[in-house]
Amino acid sequence: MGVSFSSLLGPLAFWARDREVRILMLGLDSAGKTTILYRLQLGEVVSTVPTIGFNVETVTWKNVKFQVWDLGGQTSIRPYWRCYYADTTAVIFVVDSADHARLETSRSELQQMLAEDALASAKLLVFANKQDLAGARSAADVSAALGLPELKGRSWSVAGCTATKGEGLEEGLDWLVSSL
Ligand SMILES: Nc1nc2c(ncn2[C@@H]2O[C@H](COP(=O)(O)OP(=O)(O)O)[C@@H](O)[C@H]2O)c(=O)[nH]1
Ligand SMILES: [Mg+2]
Repeated sequence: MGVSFSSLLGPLAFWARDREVRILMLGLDSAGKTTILYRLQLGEVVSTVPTIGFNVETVTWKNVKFQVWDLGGQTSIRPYWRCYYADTTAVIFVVDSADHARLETSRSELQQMLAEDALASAKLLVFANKQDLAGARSAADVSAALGLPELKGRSWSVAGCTATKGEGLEEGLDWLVSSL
């Protein structure tokens, strides 16, 4: 990989030295969220199940707290998500760029999340993941399919990546850190 993500995130830790930075990483199941979380090598990932069918992975690195869960599926568990929105600094939304069939579901899940008041000022980084797969849509295509260019008053960016190889993660995180 040739890059240490914890050193890349150094400026983030500096910015966060006297506050807590909360980052939600979200997306449909199988998009690559857990793979990215481990790729970042931030430390021990703690997995908890606060309610049935809703699994939250958490890594706290310095003052930066990453929380990850799968979107989609049962609407009955949605109210529980709100417990995790407070003071969210950034949302990292992960998409399987080769999963054309579910891009529309990704779009509606993302748009519903962005409509949450508590996420109004959160920065948005989208990872168009699985760029190594044949038929993967480009970051620009994914961005258009999710409706990112039409977002109003949101600071956002999209980065193509291949989480399994660690490719492209640095570019996305660079933007995130510099946008804070
Ligand atoms: N080809 C390919 N497979 C990936 C990539 N990222 C993740 N995967 C695979 O996709 C599957 C789901 O990944 P996971 O991180 O568990 O997704 P999550 O449900 O969003 O947490 C696993 O088999 C991963 O190895 C990628 O960039 N390219
Ligand atoms: Mg996962």
